[in-house]
Amino acid sequence: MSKLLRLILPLLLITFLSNAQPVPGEDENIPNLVTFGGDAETYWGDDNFCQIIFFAVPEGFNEPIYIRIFDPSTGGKNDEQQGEWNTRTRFSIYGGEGSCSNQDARDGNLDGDYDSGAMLDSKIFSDEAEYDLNWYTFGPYNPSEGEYLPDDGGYIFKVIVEGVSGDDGNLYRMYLSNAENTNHDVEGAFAYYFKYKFRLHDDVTQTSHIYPYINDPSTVYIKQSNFDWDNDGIILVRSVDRAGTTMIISKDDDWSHSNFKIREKEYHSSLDIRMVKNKNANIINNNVVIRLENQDGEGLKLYSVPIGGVPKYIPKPKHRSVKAQ
Ligand SMILES: [Ca+2]
Ligand SMILES: [Ca+2]
Ligand SMILES: [Ca+2]
Repeated sequence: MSKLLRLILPLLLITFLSNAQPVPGEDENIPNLVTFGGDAETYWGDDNFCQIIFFAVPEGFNEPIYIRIFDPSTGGKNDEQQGEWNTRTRFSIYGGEGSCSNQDARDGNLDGDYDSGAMLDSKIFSDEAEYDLNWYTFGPYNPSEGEYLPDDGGYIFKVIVEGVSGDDGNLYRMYLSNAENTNHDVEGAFAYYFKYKFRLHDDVTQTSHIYPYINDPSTVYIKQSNFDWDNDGIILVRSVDRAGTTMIISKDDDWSHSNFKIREKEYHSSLDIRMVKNKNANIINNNVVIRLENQDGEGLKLYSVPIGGVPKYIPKPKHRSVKAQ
């Protein structure tokens, strides 16, 4: 994070992050996150059966916090069935030194020290009816149990979701709350992630979004990678300085990559990465993966809300050419 962002982040948080506690975030318009059981086929849309989400609690917030999971079980209406329901998913909460600053954790894979730090809680869910379309609450946690990373937004907690076994798709959502049994916003808190796995809407008129923030001129270009997009429409980069640059999207069970250069006016603003579905293909149950990196291979944070607000593109005025008299 640049010094400037560190200085202005508290202001941006108060101004724009009043609704930043759900994951997926409201502005993302993504129906559900998804993690498949470890025995699933990757062509159903999950490349490695895990998901890692970080929650930031601002310094100065001293009440207990809870991390709530909607539909952590796999079975019933919200989930994707393959044969019998037989999927087990482990949700684990981490805090303490090294939990969230660790590079392996930020890579979003189950490799190396991705589970660094102190495990605060862990629970395996299967097809329990009591959690179907219902919330399970982890916590309470004292905010100071998170890892103190002021450049990342305060005290940070890591949630690791692992598809332990089985082959069904577990669809779920999360919420950082300061109440045990309801979703109540922790003012100034937000979430971020470096590799994001989710379900696109079935409704072809719905556009989903992700929001990286461009800190400073150290980001020269972005390499985007996406997995198992099934050729479902287009992905567009929109910003304060561009109406829409297209990314290359993937087919079935495959990664696609493309690069785009950051423009000077895009520094200190969010990008709006828009996922527009194919209006004619009517693809349903489309699970996808996306990750953005800078030119040095470092993952970019995708924020649960756009920092500074959704970027508004202002078209350049067109000058009429007038012949000199
Ligand atoms: Ca199954
Ligand atoms: Ca579920
Ligand atoms: Ca897919």
